[in-house]
Amino acid sequence: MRRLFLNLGLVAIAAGALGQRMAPAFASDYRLIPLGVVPGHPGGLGAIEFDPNDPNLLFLGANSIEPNGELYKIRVLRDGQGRIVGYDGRAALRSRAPQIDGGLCFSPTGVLFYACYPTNELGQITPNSVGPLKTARLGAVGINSSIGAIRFVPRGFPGAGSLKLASYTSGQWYDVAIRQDAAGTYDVVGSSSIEGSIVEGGAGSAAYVPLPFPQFAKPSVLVTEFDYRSVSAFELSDDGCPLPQTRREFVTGLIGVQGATLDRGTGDLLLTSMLTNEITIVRAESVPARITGGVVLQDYVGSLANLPITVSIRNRTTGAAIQTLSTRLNRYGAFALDTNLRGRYRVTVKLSHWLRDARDDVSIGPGTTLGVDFTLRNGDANGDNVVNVADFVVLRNAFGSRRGSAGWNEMADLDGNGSVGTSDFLVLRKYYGMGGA
Ligand SMILES: [Ca+2]
Ligand SMILES: [Ca+2]
Repeated sequence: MRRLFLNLGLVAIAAGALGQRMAPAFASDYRLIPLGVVPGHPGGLGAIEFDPNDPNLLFLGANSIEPNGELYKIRVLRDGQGRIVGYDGRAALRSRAPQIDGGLCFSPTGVLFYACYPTNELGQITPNSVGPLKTARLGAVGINSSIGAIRFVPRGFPGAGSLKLASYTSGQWYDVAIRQDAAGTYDVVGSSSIEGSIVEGGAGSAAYVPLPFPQFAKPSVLVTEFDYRSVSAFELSDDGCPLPQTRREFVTGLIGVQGATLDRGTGDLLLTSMLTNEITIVRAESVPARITGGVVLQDYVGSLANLPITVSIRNRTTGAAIQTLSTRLNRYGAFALDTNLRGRYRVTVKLSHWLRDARDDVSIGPGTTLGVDFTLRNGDANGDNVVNVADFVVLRNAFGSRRGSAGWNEMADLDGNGSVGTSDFLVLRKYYGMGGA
């Protein structure tokens, strides 16, 4: 199955056109940022990992899962806030790495471990080697053919320090016992399969999620799922393995997704595609929720276009304004506003000489909150949210004026017909004594 996909890898595919996106539950808190094809890379991009001693140096698998597999390196460029914005130069060969797959990580002593697929081996590259110094056969210690993801559990997580490995084919996760030899490489001396920790979908790589991360309340690991074209989040068992029943899709539509690693400084997740040879960044960044709605302005014949509207998002219990936003209506009385607030709120709107109106329970969440509509009562010529004698005085002072003439007051033209006259007093009378929300 996977081989068939790979043959398609020769076809140039634009990832953006294929619909990669954050899963809905994460869409308001994360953005996908395409970093593009890696310049100078020969293709078959899979594994990805940062140099533990140089945060701007990336190691990348090439010709993945082929006998001529290789390890490339490339530097990244960052902006003033430390966020990766592009590649610095071209990728260069670092080492041979036959059969290299998605799993790639450094041991605590700086040996680079990589997964070999479908040969089910653990390759090891040392800081100065230009090829694998040692290749450990994993079938000999009871690991199902063939290996996919491999990762040391970072400090601060359940099972910290242990080496985890997942079979790409069966989805089984293992604890792997290693012992350093005289040359500084490692012998794989045993493994234990973790009962119940079987993650389907083709685990190419795994990255432990640093907390706090939006939408992650518990220690979790993100796993690339090549066959599902997704990355999913799993909460961790006490020994640091994914709990399959907690699976939440994180990113979807990722054709050829294979490698994954975290940028330590920013928390960005970097993903590779074996089929497009592109790197995509997943960045925790609050994406505004959009509130759209409309108003019906009673007893008004004027144009709605560009009338200023004030929208307040308030505590549902106390009514206290948490965020007050201003915009203008379109000619149909519709408005749209963006907010970073999430939750259930009381939302109020106020326009010049209309009384404030409220919607008591508006749920603001990922995406767009639609149809927050209001019908507004007229007559508040001084804008204090009640219709009373003070508004009568405002009308009387402008009585007989027209737009552009002496004494004109837009606020007194309650019906919007361009003059202040009897028709406005009739509007005032209709709402006299009323107050807004
Ligand atoms: Ca008033
Ligand atoms: Ca009027």
